[in-house]
Amino acid sequence: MDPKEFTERFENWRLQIEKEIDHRVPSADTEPTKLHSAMRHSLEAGGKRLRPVLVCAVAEAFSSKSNPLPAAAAIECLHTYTLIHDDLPAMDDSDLRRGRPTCHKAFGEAAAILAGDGLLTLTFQILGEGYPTDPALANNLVVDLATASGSLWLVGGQMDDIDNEGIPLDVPTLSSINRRKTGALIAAACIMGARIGGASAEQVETVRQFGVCLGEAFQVIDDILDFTATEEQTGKSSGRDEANGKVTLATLEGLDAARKRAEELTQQADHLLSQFSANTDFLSALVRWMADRSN
Ligand code: GRG
Repeated sequence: MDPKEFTERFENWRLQIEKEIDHRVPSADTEPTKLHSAMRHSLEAGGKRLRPVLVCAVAEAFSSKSNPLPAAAAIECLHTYTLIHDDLPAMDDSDLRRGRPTCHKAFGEAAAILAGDGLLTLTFQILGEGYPTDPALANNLVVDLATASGSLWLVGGQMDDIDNEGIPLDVPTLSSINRRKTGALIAAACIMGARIGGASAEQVETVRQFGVCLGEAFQVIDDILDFTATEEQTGKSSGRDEANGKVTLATLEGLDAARKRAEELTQQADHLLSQFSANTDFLSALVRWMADRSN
């Protein structure tokens, strides 16, 4: 697929997803207005919408007859809750997110905690309400997303990440944290797309493996971008992560090894893709775009 067509199709999904989010999330003038303004402040700050686009693209690869947009809006609400909570002083203590002041900087800590809570619960309300004619599908989507974002995966990965701060990690421990903290949600986006597309159990398993590769590649690339960003800013040969004592594959094994690992995972994902769908043009271009992204 040529880059122009890829950009147009991505943009088309993005616009539909943002419309669905707008439709599903209470407006900023709904009481309590501070809470709904805080939820929308973070949701509308313009993230890449990667996870919801993955839901739609995988569903489309299976020639879906069900609407992927409620699930897409739901996963973006969940992702945005994790970012709001991750930015809090008790966690990463960040001032900026998606080019805007973080939720707690703009609305205060209590409102940011509650905005995250509101988005997390809304996620499952959207899934519960979004598939009224197919309750079995709604049930599967709830279980997929709750599992990926619960204490065994996303929340557990975040716990271990926080608890291991400043401790020298080995590569397997680091990979385990990344698979849970970041990879599980990306894999869930793919699995949910497959369910909406009506995939068989065997196909869902191949999609799961595809999502796991993609999720791990995403984190390694994120680490490479973090590492090189500060190299460019400071002109130093060590990246921000190393200077901050944050352990990543790039700081542990070097930039070349991290780039090699990201490319291996991308190729594995591309290979798995050809096993579960014949309609792979957009997804294949999406996998490449994720590998080549610069933010
Ligand atoms: C608070 C339960 C809880 C979990 C937090 C998401 C997360 C777990 C931590 C964020 C830390 C981080 C920056 C991890 C790197 C990978 C990641 C999730 C990046 C942000 O996702 P993008 O790049 O963001 O898709 P946008 O803004 O484009 O949606």
